[in-house]
Amino acid sequence: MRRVATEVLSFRALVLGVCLALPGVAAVAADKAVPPAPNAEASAGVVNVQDAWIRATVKGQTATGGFMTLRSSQPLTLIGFSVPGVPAAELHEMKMEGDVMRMRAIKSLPLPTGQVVTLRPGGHHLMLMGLKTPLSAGSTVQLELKLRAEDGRVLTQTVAVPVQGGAPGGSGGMPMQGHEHPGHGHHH
Ligand SMILES: [Cu+2]
Repeated sequence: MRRVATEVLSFRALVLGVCLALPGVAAVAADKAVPPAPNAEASAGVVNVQDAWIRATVKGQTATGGFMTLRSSQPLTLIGFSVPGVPAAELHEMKMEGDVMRMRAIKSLPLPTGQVVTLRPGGHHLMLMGLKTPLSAGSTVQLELKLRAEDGRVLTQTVAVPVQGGAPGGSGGMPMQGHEHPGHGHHH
């Protein structure tokens, strides 16, 4: 458990460090605090969701990532998500700035019809923040995706997402590579 705790701490440090270091993040976050659209309607699986998982957290850890593969049957834009009991949720992207990988909030992510859009460690991801209690491996959360249709209607789709310690199917030993190695490349 010693190793895991160390990784978690470095991840947490990065979240705090990177997010706070980016002047744009606070503004973007405040900007997207749009009240839920009263006419939001539940969509019956308009988006095919595969391989969804949220990385488990330990006591004291306040942020973690969510990942999934999305394929929409109509042109939609992912504009946010929510998880019961999680105070803050943002769409994030990872981007190389110079030779440093950083993450920042984005307002939306297009889901073109039939196109596979992957949220993954080191790429676009769902960011769960302000956690007051740990998300335990083995539990499941009801994550609600907020989707905007071309005509402006807001749809929601609820996905049951398992909380896990690592990537499903053991694909790669460093599921949070981007997060865990913020300085990677910095000291080459
Ligand atoms: Cu993030």
